[in-house]
This record gives sequence, C-alpha cells and structure tokens, in this order.
Amino acid sequence: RISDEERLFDELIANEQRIEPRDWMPEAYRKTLIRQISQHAHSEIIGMQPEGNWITRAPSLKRKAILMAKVQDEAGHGLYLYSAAQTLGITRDEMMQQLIDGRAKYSSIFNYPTPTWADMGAIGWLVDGAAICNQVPLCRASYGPYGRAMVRVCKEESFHQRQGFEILLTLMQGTEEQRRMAQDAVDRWYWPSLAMFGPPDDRSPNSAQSMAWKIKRFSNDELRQRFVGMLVPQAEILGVTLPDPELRFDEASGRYEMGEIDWDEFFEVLRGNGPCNTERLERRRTAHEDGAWVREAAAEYARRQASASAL
Ligand code: FAQ
Repeated sequence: RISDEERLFDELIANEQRIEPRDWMPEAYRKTLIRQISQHAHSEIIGMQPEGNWITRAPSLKRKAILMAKVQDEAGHGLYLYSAAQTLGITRDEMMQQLIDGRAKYSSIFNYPTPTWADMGAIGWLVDGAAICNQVPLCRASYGPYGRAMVRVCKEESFHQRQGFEILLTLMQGTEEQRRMAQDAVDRWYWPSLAMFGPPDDRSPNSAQSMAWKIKRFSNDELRQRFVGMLVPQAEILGVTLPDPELRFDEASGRYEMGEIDWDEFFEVLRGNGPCNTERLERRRTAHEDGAWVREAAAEYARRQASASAL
C-alpha cells in the first residue's frame, strides 16, 4: 500500500510539477539528487583548474579578462549547486570532505591536461558545448532548486561556449602553426567530451529511475547524439576535422553513426587513474587546507556580529 504522501509525490511528478525542499520525497529520490547535484558541483569546482592553468599566460589582456570571468562563473556554479544540494539535508562540509578524501565523483573530463592555449578554445567549444546539451533539459528537472539553478547556469554556459568557439576560430584564421594547434586540441578533447554524457544506455544503471523521476529527461546516448549533431556544422565553419573517421549521418535512421568511445579509458579515469586525477585532487586539498583560516575568521566574525546584535 502506498502512503498518501507517496501518492502526492507521484502526482506532482506525473503532472510536471516541482518537488520542493519541504515536500515529502522517497529516500532514494533524495539520495539520487544529492549524488548528482554534488557530483555536478564538484565538477564545476575541479573544472576551474584546467583553465586556471592559463590565466597568467593568456595571449592578451582581453583574453585574460574573459578567461578570468569564465573561471569565476564556474566557481559561482559550484556554490550555487552546493546550495541546491544542501536543501536536501547534506552539509557543505560533508560534501567537501567527500571530495578531498577522493570518495566523491566529478566529471571525467577534468582529468585531462591543458598543455596549449588552444585547449581553452577546445574546452569552451566542446566541454561547455557538452555541458549545455546535458544541462538545458535539466532546467526542467523535477526538483525545484536544481532546475532553477540550471536556468542561470545554462545562460552562462552559452557565453562560455561562444568564447571557446571564437578562440578556435581566431586560431583557425591564423598561421599554419596556430591551425595545427587548434586541430590538435580538438583531437585531444573530442572523445573525452563525448564521454561526459556517461556510459552507453545499456550500461547506465541510474538512467531509468532518474528518467522516471523526471530528473533526467533524455538518456545518455540520446544527448550524445544531439551533441554530435550540434558539432558537425560548427566544425565545418571552424574548418576543423572531428577525429572520428566513422562519423556519418545515417539518413534512414536519422542518427549519427560514430566510432566506439574508449570505455576502458573512461572507467579507468573514474577509478582515479586518468592523466591528472592525482594532481587535481591534491590541488583542491591544498587549497582547502590553505583556506582554513579564512573559514575560521568568517565564522568567528559571524559569531561576534550575532552576539553584538543580541546585546
Ligand atoms: N564522469 O548511471 P549513469 C561542467 C558516473 S559539466 C564521471 O549514467 P547518471 C561545466 C555516474 O556518476 C560536467 N562520472 O549515471 C564546466 C555513475 O556513478 P555513481 C558536470 C560519470 O548520474 C565546463 C556511473 O558513472 N556535469 O562541469 C560520468 O544517471 C567547463 C554510472 O552512470 C554534470 O554533472 C562522467 N562523465 O548520469 C565546468 C551534469 N558519467 O554516481 C568547467 C549533471 C557517468 O552511481 C569548465 N549530471 N558517471 O557512482 C548528469 O547529468 C548525470 O549525472 C550524468 C551521469 C549524465 C553525468
């Protein structure tokens, strides 16, 4: 027998209405959301590092100002998402501890290095492009605070994607060496950006339930298809080649056929064995420890303000 509360929850979901923090929800729904939203928040925070690597070396003052603004947006998205996760009953301290202990996941994509300036272009174009494809449907996620956070995040991501596209376009209109640098970055980021959407549908244990709860609206493979469909005409404008010789549009099925993603590599990265996993976590851990005095000072200041106003 299902309870009245559960019936109401099911009705809200069926009617495309939103679940809010104080509403009753199944424990598994709460857990799934904490998992996904905290992983998403961690991705934004760890995701600041690959691009942070180029802030001091951006090729002009203008490029530097833009890149700084983008990385700051990522910090903002992370904080926004941690706040959304906190409405589900987990504290920020717990989430941060899970991340720095290496118990939490964050997107595989941020474990790849950024050796050249063109990587800033490829990240904007491909990584933010994939993020938009994945996150626009999340604006309609059934959990209110998550869906609303996504609206603002997506607006900022589209600016990020345009700036990446524009970096690549500038390089592609430059010297032979600059064109080679742009193509090399696209070659290195293309496959990992496809893997951002997660494992194939038949190996995605969470998808069915998350779709039934209307957290996810499309499957991992459906979103990957959409992403490739977006990239193909843009790659043509850029003049870059997508590094998949098997990629072609199949008129009959209306789908893109593509080469096989290296799933062994993907799962290795998830297990902590990607090219930069250790470095990324170490950096976050050090930043957290170095920032301890700031958190303590802020907490002490808040305590004094509260006791002063109580007088
Ligand atoms: N990396 O059953 P599924 C950004 C895990 S965008 C690592 O399919 P689900 C913006 C998955 O967690 C990047 N782990 O799982 C930016 C699960 O493990 P668990 C962040 C992955 O949740 C741009 C297991 O595999 N975006 O940060 C990945 O239904 C530039 C089985 O998978 C989001 O987080 C992966 N790629 O679908 C920032 C979007 N894929 O938890 C800076 C929100 C899968 O059971 C610079 N998240 N896994 O132990 C989602 O939409 C979903 O969580 C998916 C995965 C689609 C990522």
